[in-house]
Amino acid sequence: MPKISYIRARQILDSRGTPTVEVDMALEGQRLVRSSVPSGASTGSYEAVELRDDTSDFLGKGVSNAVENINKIIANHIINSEFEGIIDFDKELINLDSTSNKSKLGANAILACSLSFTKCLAQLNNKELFQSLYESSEYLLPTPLMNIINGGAHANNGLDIQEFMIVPAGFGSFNESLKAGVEIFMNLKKILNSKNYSTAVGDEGGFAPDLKSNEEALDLICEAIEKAGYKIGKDIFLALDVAATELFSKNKYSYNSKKLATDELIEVYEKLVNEYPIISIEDPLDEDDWDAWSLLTSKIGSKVQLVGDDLFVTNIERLEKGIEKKAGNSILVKINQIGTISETIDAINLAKKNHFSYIISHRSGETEDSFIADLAVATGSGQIKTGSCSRTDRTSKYNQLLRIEDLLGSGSKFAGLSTFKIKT
Ligand code: 2PG
Ligand code: MG
Repeated sequence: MPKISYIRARQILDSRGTPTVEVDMALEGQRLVRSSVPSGASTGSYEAVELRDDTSDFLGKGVSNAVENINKIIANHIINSEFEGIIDFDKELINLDSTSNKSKLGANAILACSLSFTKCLAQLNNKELFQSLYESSEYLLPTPLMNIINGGAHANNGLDIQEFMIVPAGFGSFNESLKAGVEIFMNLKKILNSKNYSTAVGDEGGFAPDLKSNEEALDLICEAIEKAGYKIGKDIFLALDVAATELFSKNKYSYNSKKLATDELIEVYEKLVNEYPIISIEDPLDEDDWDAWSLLTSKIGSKVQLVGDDLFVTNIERLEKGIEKKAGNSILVKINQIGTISETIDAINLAKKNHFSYIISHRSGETEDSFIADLAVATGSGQIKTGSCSRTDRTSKYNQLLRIEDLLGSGSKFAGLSTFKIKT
């Protein structure tokens, strides 16, 4: 294996204009690769630490310390070193950091290096990134969970649910599924316009109209699906990310301007699942409300995917606890919640082993790096959450999936509903 011959980090901007870390890296005799890291707005308390400068520059959001940690500490440590593979490389950085939450060097610094090393390996092996991550004779193209109405921490409207997603699952290929999603998005724009609602978009490229209730958002989406000529509950299903940790205070959840107790919110979910073709609900409850998660899972877990995002934070210890407590049946996988690619894969393997589904996900602050598209294909997740179908930070991932589908031809299969593990 050639040694690492070059590494250089710099501060760039993410899709919200917030600074983030970019890393260029090369192995001896090889070309340079480049990676950058995403960043969340509704972050879970148990995520690995994103190192921010906390100075007056960029309202405290600069990442010059994380950049310096790479250019000085990490570079000194890895330049001219040889690593067997990504596990070996990541271990070295985890040990160098020596904290349990990557707070010394910063998960943003470590992840940028881990991503770039993965890309170096692909180049060295002369393979596409997804093929280098996992060799297979048939790959699964993921079903997109497209966030076409943005609320919560991603928009300044009154909607408390953060993400209203369409799931175009009833199609034979990824490109047909994406096409349906785009057509629904276009029709939704027309409908919002006709009702004098704003069609400005939120952080993930979905519309962010100031609607009266969460149910109104669902009704408008259903109207758009029909207007686009698709069948609700056959071609297109719905998914939510409630991001309930953000709504939880003093043992109550905010919902449609009311304060609900946990059991009242659970009743709301039972009703929603009966009234709409909702097949996935992410973070329906607070990140520490384990018992309520177990209760909800026992009530509706056989007909709807219950996804832990803030609950599991791509961390095997938290996922293990969830498996044991039967809290949720699915994990959202975000590379920057844990901070290395090998630990991300560990979380996926644990989910697989325990029949949890796993969704590869973006962050609300993204860059042009489309790594997660390759990761979704390589890991056979069958599901990807990467926002709506507008704004390059979101479409760059869909476009990479279109390229992969084109490249694979008959060597790929579209996931559809196959990985949802629920009775529809
Ligand atoms: C989420 C994500 C991505 P953020 O809650 O699932 O959609 O948002 O990156 O702001 O945590
Ligand atoms: Mg979430």
